[in-house]
Amino acid sequence: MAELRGALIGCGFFAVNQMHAWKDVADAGIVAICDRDPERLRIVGDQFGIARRYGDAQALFADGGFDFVDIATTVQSHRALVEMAASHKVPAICQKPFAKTLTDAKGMVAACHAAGIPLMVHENFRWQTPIQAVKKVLEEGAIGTPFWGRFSFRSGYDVFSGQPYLAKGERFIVEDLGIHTLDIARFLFGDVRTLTARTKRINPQIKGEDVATILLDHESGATSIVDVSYATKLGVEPFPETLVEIDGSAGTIRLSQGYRLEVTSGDGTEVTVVPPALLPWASRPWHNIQESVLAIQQHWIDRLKSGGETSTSGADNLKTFALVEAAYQSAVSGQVVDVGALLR
Ligand code: NAD
Ligand code: 89V
Repeated sequence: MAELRGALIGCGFFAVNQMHAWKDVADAGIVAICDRDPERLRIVGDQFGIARRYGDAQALFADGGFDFVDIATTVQSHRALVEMAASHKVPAICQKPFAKTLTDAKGMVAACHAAGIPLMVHENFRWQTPIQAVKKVLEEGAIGTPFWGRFSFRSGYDVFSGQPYLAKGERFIVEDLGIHTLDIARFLFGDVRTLTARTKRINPQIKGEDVATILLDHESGATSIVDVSYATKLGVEPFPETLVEIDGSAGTIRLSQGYRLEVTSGDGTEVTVVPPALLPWASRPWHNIQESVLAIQQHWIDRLKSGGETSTSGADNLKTFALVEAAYQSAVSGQVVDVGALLR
């Protein structure tokens, strides 16, 4: 079949990974790019050989000639660009964090629904090879019914040199990174009824919080902890690994540093290593994230062709985004937050 033609808006730090991945995705290619910064437009256009370049998204949509748009800008522009895609009836991928507020995110889902176009949030962490391996063990039933979990990302990695805006926002770790970890908790344990959170800022050079501990009561009855930190200095830096501990009625799962997966069940204990592939364009330590970018973009194309809903559709991601909002509310109030009430 003919390739699906994409346009990418936002040619910054992370978009380079998305552009590399689009070259590897079967049945798709990027035919136009857009950035309001002419230097970023030139760098990415020249690197990936894209002739159609736009400094303004309105002009890009007015010219058309593409089957989907990949929005890789930072959060401030997400609502306007997704609604622009909806008004032109162009299926859209939107980077995380989906929106500035849950109200905006609900508006974006409603706009795409009304336009009859698919909307996927680029929430790629659940697509990482080690996380998919944990999901497979759960689905096979080896550890019975999970009743407790811990989803942990603790690092001292300097994310601010590549993404300087992360040091400047009122909100940092829950909105930027915890959003991924909360999505992994939902992916593995299902939706969340109530949430309690505590946050801290340890690094005095940044504005937002860089440590968060979040307690989740899942609808299944399971309890989990999501803990994230960019203030944790370890002997061997684990960035960007999410570590997982799960206790079930018939066994346990431990995903530990170095992509070591230990599964204990009625059959004994089995240890395997589930590392991500190092794609030709990838570089350590980002290769775990980079591989998941290719996986989610291939999933988008497969679903565009088949017509099914994506794993991280806008509607699905509202439930992850609500956890971010709930975490900030709980950190301020000290109270337990009813997540369902935020979504109603
Ligand atoms: P960045 O600032 O490096 O790049 C954003 C680019 O978008 C800039 O070049 C900017 O000029 C352009 N831009 C902004 N608004 C625009 C508009 N209205 N029209 C045209 N161009 C516009 O940011 P980044 O670090 O690449 O992050 C981009 C997004 O990717 C963020 O939302 C971030 O959270 C997300 N991100 C996701 C992952 C992941 O693993 N999923 C990793 C890193 C970053
Ligand atoms: O995935 C992200 O959103 C990145 C990072 C892993 C550095 O937090 O911002």
